[in-house]
Amino acid sequence: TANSETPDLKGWVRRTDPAMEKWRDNRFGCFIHFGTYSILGGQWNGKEVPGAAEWIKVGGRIPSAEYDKLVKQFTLENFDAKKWAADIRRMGAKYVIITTKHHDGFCLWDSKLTDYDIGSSPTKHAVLKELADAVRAEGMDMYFYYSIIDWHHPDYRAADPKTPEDQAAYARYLEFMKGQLKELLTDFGDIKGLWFDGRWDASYKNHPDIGKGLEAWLRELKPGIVLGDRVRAYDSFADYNSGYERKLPKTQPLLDWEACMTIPENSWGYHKTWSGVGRKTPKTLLEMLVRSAAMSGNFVLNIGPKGDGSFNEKDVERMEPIGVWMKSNGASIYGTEGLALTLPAGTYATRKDDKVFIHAFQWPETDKLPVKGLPGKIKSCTLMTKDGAKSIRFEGETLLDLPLTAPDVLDSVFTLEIEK
Ligand code: H79
Repeated sequence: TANSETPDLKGWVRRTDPAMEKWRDNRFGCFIHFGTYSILGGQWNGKEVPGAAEWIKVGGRIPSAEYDKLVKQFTLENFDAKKWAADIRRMGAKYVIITTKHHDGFCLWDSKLTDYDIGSSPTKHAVLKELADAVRAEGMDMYFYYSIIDWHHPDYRAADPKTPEDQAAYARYLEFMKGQLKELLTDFGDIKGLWFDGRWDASYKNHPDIGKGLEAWLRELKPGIVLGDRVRAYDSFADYNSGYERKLPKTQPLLDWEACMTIPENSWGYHKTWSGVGRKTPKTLLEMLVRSAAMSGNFVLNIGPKGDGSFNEKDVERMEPIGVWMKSNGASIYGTEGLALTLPAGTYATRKDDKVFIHAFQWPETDKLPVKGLPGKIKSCTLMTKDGAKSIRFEGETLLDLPLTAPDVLDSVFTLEIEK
């Protein structure tokens, strides 16, 4: 059967409308995983629970009666939507995706359709509304994540429903989902798109018509909405392939795509210790962003704020240097597409109009950088340094007289102006 890695392109149409062009131009997004699991930070009864922190209810086999008590601890005394949005904008992200409801079913907004939501918690913050407004005030686009899987709703079914009772229950659940999605697209201002997750249960996976129907309904409700392919079962794509989770494609995909990435090995929600195999450095994360742009895709970096509503310092430590880099080098990312050139290892290319950007993560061991396959003759070449863009000599397609060391510890960018 088809999956994210073996795309069946049949029937897929590349959207060229302004909403989709904007999604492409954004290139860099920020994912936020936030819910009552954020209070636990990957620990239960003083012990670390293996696996992702947002899965702790399953990983720690926490009884619902215990887990549900977390709602009463969701006080968010340090939550500040404007600060969240400002920090994310400073990192250089152009869009934000937040978990409105993760698999545990807890809703980050006061939904009329359930009491298992922030409205039943002690906090006075209307997290979703405050954040959506703050994100837009910072000039970014707001997207909502919504889990199809729901461990809390009594009518949710994971198995393919066979009995009339189960079928009726699951039908009610799908109506509940539509009701919630309508709230999300109605009560929070302009939401650019939805990011679905949890399509692998048989109840959804075995019935592609459910996803297709939902998608058609959403497009009618909100013309121009941008939908990742996880709204569908695995048979085909919506607007873009959202299957690149904690990985990047190996080669340039044929269709629009987006990768989402965790900083620790595999935890999206706040985790106190980040145990696991690895924790990525700012350079590693930036290289993933650049490689994504160089393959004409979007990159979404995930952060997991703490249960009190403040950011995790370990996330901030990475957001800040990426933001400093983006501030001087954003032109080499936003609105660009990838370009297949022959380049030395650790070097990538993006392009926009008559400009080609060469990103050197690995600084050449010689004073030359050979480029092969440019779409035209080089007119001018500069290299970004701490003191601004410096002119670089070139001969044919080879850049000459490079400084001994990389001017940027993360990614040094050459800007080539190409003759039309
Ligand atoms: O929200 C983050 C994760 O919590 C969520 N998606 C990101 C964005 C996610 N949850 N699980 N996964 C991603 C991967 C799922 C793996 C499994 Fe399974 C689900 C393992 C067991 C159940 C896949 C499906 C393998 C067997 C069934």
